[in-house]
Amino acid sequence: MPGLMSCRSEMEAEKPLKGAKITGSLHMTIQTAVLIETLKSLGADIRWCSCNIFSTQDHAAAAIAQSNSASVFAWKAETLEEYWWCVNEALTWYDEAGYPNPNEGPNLIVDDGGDATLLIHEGVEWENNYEVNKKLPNPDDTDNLEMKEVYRVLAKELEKNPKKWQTIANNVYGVSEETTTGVHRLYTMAENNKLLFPALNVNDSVTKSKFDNLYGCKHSLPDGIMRATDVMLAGKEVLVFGYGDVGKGCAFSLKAAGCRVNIAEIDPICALQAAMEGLTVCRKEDVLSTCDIFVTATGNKDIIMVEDMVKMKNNAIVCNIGHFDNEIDIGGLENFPGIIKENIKPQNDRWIFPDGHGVLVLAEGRLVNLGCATGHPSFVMSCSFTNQTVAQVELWKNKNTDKYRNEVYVLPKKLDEKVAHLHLNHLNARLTRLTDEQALYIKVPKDGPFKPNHYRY
Ligand code: NAD
Ligand code: RBV
Repeated sequence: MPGLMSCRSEMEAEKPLKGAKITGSLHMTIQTAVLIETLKSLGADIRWCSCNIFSTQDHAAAAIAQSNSASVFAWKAETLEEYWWCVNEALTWYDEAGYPNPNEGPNLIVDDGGDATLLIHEGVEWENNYEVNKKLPNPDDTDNLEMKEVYRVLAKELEKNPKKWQTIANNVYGVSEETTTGVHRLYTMAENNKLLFPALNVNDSVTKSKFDNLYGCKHSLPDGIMRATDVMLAGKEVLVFGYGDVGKGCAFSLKAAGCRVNIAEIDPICALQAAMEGLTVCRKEDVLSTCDIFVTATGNKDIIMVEDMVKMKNNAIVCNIGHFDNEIDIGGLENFPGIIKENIKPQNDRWIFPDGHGVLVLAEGRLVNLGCATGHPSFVMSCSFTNQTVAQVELWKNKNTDKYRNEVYVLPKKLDEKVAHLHLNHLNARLTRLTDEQALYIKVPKDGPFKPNHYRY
């Protein structure tokens, strides 16, 4: 991970994160372990949990715990109750006497999908209500299985310390968010004046979304499908929902593997891009009964419903690579009269309908690349996590300035270009230098930034 190694050699001596207490909520993989070690080498104290019940690589979590790089609360195949217990533990810091004390930390958050940020914000809202009406959150008040667990955690914590989340929100100098879905949540909170601390949008660094989301998924989607099923991809007909950065990566690798690729899109620009790449743009109802593999990559909800799976052919493979588990209607499958769930192996279930045909659902509708394989490889995560490291240093450096308000910011293009630069040598790539005359002619500084902010890559 050349970007992270050069962050270390550049900043290790200076320890720019000295005093920072970082809580991270991001897949506990070997790549994340190197991010944690990097933040530690820059001076931070760290508590960590995963942001997905299936994505932890237990050997990575164990190595981080054993080396005292961080306190880590994550293991592969958590229940939802365990998952939210882990998020709460990662956010709960202790004083020297061993008591939980929100004044101790965290003061920075690394988030992926926004669950750590959500727990803090929900916590503050419930504490404010509690002050007025002494009402505790009640899991029976929501049908959402995740929110039931959030309410359970918040009710317990409110009884222990009714100021916990307000203290944390006051102490946090900012969050750096990893993924598209988490960033959407942050912009919504900022628009509604609900965001309680500044947020750096790591996803929209070009060296993140145009690399990790695209090339990362290009690698790890087929890896997940093949490890889960051993299916021959060549010749299969597939439908990819969403042709954004993730959908593009998925479609490219499936096409390269010999699949016949269909795309479902709502956005005419993305749909036209797909068509110009030679892919078929269609609606799901056009190909439900002919496709062998279905991949959701929209970040939206209710993409493949149980009524759709009823119409699929026997042993169609259904999986999701967007962040959350709401693209595929798992609840609908569970409640379908007469359905039988046959577990083929961990993270691969065959749901058999009463007519005898079945569909193979991978990772229970959660991220297939992290649930059934090991997520993106190190080189591309080095780009993403160099942005994360730079973002954490930036937030900590500015903790006593008014540079960042409670809004969402992207890192400057110069830093984005630097992240790319750090990875070029590793690929034996030699960059061309502008002459003085050329720089003057196209009005670009010789050392960058090389593009205006509106350039789209
Ligand atoms: P994006 O916004 O670039 O792409 C999503 C696309 O889905 C858009 O083009 C949108 O028009 C389309 N879409 C929305 N609703 C749709 C619907 N009902 N039917 C068809 N298309 C629809 O976002 P992205 O960066 O590609 O990310 C997509 C999801 O993947 C997000 O949830 C993100 O957090 C997640 N993600 C996962 C990984 C991973 O490793 N698994 C990596 C990066 C991002
Ligand atoms: N992702 N992490 C890994 N190997 O640690 N693989 C993918 C890894 C991240 C990726 O950055 C994406 O935005 C996020 O997972 C979705 O949760």
